[in-house]
Amino acid sequence: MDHRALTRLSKRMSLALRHQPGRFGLTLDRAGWVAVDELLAALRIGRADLDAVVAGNDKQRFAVERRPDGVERIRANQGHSVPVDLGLAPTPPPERLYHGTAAAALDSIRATGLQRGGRHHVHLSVDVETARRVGARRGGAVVVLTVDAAGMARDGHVFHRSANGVWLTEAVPAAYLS
Ligand code: HQG
Repeated sequence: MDHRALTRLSKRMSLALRHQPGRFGLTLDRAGWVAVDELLAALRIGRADLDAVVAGNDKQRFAVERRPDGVERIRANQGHSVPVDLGLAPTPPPERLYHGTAAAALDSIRATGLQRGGRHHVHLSVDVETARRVGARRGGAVVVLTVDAAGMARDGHVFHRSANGVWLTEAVPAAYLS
């Protein structure tokens, strides 16, 4: 598969594993897992293509693991809009985290802080470069906000770190943004 085909398949897998499993006739378990064979059948793809997406993915969006009974399962590491409990332990964040967004959203963010919208969490990046890339998905001018994560943690806000290194929290009040 060339790069574009991989990206296309990655997006379909994200749709199935994060947002609309029902549309593919799939049911995720509570933690977001589905059997690899079920996903292959639902998407009508071969194992080699799935492996190529999982291994080659720029952001390590998917995790594959073998259950004790030998069945292999797959889930998205983060980004769900369907209710799942990823079972991530609360983790103390680094001093600062970053959030890239559209300049056009700034006024609204200043007023209400960062909201999780349709997803389970607000997504934060460990470095400015990654945050800039996330913000650039929106097109137009990008701003990167710095989050006083240590201050939030001190004040009782809980953070989780997804398997692919994205930091997650429920909301970021405007007072912690600069
Ligand atoms: C914005 C991708 C107005 C927020 C990325 C963002 C990430 C507000 C958008 C992951 C707001 C939500 C998540 C407020 C937040 N007023 N706008 N009060 N609060 N926003 O896509 O963080 O490629 O749900 O800034 O790389 O952009 O899918 O979140 O622009 O890791 O794996 O509302 O998705 O990962 O957009 O991206 P999203 P996001 P994948």
